[in-house]
Amino acid sequence: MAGEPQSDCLFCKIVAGEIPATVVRKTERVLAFRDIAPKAPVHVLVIPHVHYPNAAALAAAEPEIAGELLAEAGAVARDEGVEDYRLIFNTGAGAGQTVFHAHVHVLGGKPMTESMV
Ligand code: IU
Repeated sequence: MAGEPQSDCLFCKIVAGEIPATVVRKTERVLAFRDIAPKAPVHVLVIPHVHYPNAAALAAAEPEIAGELLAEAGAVARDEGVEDYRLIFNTGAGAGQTVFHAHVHVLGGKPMTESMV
């Protein structure tokens, strides 16, 4: 069923506490933890507890949780003391997505003025 935990999903295992992660925020529906391979001084992943393959699929099925994901991303930046930060949603392998459970990267703590857009 849509949103159900997937046995082969790493982030579902982190939500279940089966794989360790450095959790920085947790709500009933959303979890934020430090990326194991940080690309910036602040690099936190914010994920829904429910399983959807990417953020757009989450937003289509459960818009309230998608909104909370964004709100939590902002709260992470505030907690980490970064005023300027970048949110990244890699979507699809060709865009660099490697874990197919919806997530947003919160990156900050260094100048990130180079842009792809
Ligand atoms: P991506 O957008 O799917 O490429 O991001 C997945 C991220 O998950 C990537 O930055 C990894 O470093 C990170 N990650 C993690 O934090 N903990 C893990 O156990 C694994 C990946 I595997």
